[in-house]
Amino acid sequence: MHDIPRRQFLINGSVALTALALLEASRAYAFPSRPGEAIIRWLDQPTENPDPVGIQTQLVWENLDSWITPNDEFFSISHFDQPVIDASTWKLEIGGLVKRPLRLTLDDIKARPRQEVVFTIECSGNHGFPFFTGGIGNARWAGMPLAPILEEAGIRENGIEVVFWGTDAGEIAARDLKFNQNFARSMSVEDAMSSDNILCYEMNGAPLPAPNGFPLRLIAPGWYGIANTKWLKRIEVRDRRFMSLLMGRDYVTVREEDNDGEPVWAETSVGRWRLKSAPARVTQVGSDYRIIGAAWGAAIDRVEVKIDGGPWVPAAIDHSEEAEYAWKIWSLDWPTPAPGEHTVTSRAIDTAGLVQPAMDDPIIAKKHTYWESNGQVTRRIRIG
Ligand SMILES: Nc1nc2c(c(=O)[nH]1)N[C@H]1C(S)=C(S)[C@@H](COP(=O)(O)O)O[C@H]1N2
Ligand SMILES: [Mo]
Repeated sequence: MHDIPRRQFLINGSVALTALALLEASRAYAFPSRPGEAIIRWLDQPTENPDPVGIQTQLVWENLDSWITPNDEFFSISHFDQPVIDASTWKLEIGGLVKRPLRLTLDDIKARPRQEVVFTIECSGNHGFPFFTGGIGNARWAGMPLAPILEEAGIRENGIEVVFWGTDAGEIAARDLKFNQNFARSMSVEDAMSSDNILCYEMNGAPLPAPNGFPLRLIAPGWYGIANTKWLKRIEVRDRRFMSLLMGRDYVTVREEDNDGEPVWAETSVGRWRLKSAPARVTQVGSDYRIIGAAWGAAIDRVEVKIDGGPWVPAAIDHSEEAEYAWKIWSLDWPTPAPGEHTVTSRAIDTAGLVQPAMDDPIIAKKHTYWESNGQVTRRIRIG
């Protein structure tokens, strides 16, 4: 290898990487589909999206036919403007309470060790409104692991919080003030140092698309969407808990709890994802129907399906494509259902035995805000 000029080697290397990326993008993932099947649409469709700027794309559940969600069908949420970033001048700053502040270009970041994770990202508002039921997608994300770069910068003794600032900004109101502020979310140093977290520049083998955070975003597997700051600009270590709009005012779940008969109103910042599943589509080949869905938000042990308020029936989990932080695809054959209208409900059960709550479970019924709506999803369908 020593006689190949280094530049030539780098070029060949990047050609090989591109070829790999193309292969990845064209790879067909197994899925419980059947040749010649027809898709039956649910009767209850999401209502018209009143905010096409904030919610740009949503998953159409009936279209789910692959473990990986293609980039052009991937949901996208933005709270402020959608910044257009020139990667050639962009830099990531790492500062605050660190011993060696860093400024990294995209090339610096791509030259570092690469880590991939397949992670199903869900917006914590998903299923919180009748117009918002497709805020979820599963992608293979690649980038530089976060922990080593924080170690390189050297977090000072008194650093307890890591803030991830986006490039996008908007006018924020707090108390009697109005000010311009960038998107900001934070994590404890301990959570930020998890070896799962990556600073991500690639999605399903392609450069991170603009709506999903080009050139760089945080991918924090196992956290709701909001933790995954897009269009990253600065990572800052602080000595206090951080209470921005998106940590301490919005993205706060208000729930009535019960402490030994005493009602307690708890307000908690949206953080890690929650155990959830949903029916995705019903397919038909002749008189053979099949219900297909997804389950995520915890280590999934099994999924059960209830038709028309009947008994819970175990679904089959598709083990052909699995990853720790990715949804599991499940299916249930539904031979010769009676013509007419039916309801289909699913519930996931995790490896610790926790059951996805019913809509009338107090944990859902006594939740007064729309975030973290992980109650059981019921869909309606007409057969025949
Ligand atoms: N900078 C920035 N990061 C952001 C957001 C944003 O508006 N700005 N939206 C968050 C929310 S609410 C979600 S659900 C996810 C959505 O990621 P996606 O648009 O790639 O699907 O990004 C998160 N990261
Ligand atoms: Mo979100």
